[in-house]
Amino acid sequence: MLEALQAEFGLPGRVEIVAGHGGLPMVRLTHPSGARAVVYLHGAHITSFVPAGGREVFFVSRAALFAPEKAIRGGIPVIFPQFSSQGPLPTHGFARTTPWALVGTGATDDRVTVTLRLAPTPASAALWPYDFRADYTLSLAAEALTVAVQVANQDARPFTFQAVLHTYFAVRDIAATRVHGLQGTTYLDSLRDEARETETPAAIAFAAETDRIYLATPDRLTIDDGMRAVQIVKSNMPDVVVWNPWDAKAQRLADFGDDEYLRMVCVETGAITPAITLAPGTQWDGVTRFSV
Ligand code: TA6
Repeated sequence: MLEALQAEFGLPGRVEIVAGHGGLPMVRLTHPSGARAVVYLHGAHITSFVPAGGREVFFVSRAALFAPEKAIRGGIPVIFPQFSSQGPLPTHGFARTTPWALVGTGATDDRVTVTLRLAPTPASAALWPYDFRADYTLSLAAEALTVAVQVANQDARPFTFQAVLHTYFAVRDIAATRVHGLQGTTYLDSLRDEARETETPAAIAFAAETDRIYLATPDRLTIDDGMRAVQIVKSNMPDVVVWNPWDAKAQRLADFGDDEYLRMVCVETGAITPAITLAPGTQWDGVTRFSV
């Protein structure tokens, strides 16, 4: 299969389809500047973005499992059509544990792109009986990776979904890490029965397990670990989840090192509350751009 995908979609020196961890097919993107990115067909899971002359932006656990039925612990899990346990589906939905199809690649002097597609499978249809199509496009530039999600309703009925890029960022030290851009917004505290609070400090700091859903947020955020600032610019993704498991929960996660909470933070962008309802024949588009 890899040879056929490489023959159809490979672009010499720009796009390669190879066997990744666990033998899972992965697409390696290389920009003329030297910037690199990796996405697995499994779950359309991005596991790496290294800007030109820079260091890895995303965190992947050393204990991450690369297996068909498991979500990869790190990078960007694609959460669709359900966030967390906010419905009857498996936690965080089925998109992150389903193989996506490679449908397109491209390369110009300043962009290398790949598009993956998820359509209903017998397993997904048994859980969520709607005719949907989800397209996921990565666009790699020298200093930025842009991720676009498009969900189309090809059914005769409306359907309602949530969509989140559950992004794990690598940080030098969680104690020195701040998230800027959410001051004054309302959040639901997932650790206190979704208690509704207002973010008052200028920046979010971390000293314990943190799990919050920020609503109707500004489109520009910054994650600064004291050595590097990662910029997030998003559109049509109103909600932001900020999560660090801290020590006790880290120990309960089998695919996460006990000490790894010290070197990661999740800042997730998407549409959670309210969920999105799509009429037949319409589509939803959400975009997030990561840059340093
Ligand atoms: O997005 C935050 C969250 O919902 C946390 O509550 C935590 O459960 C995290 O996602 C990871 O979920 P997972 O199912 O990947 O272990």
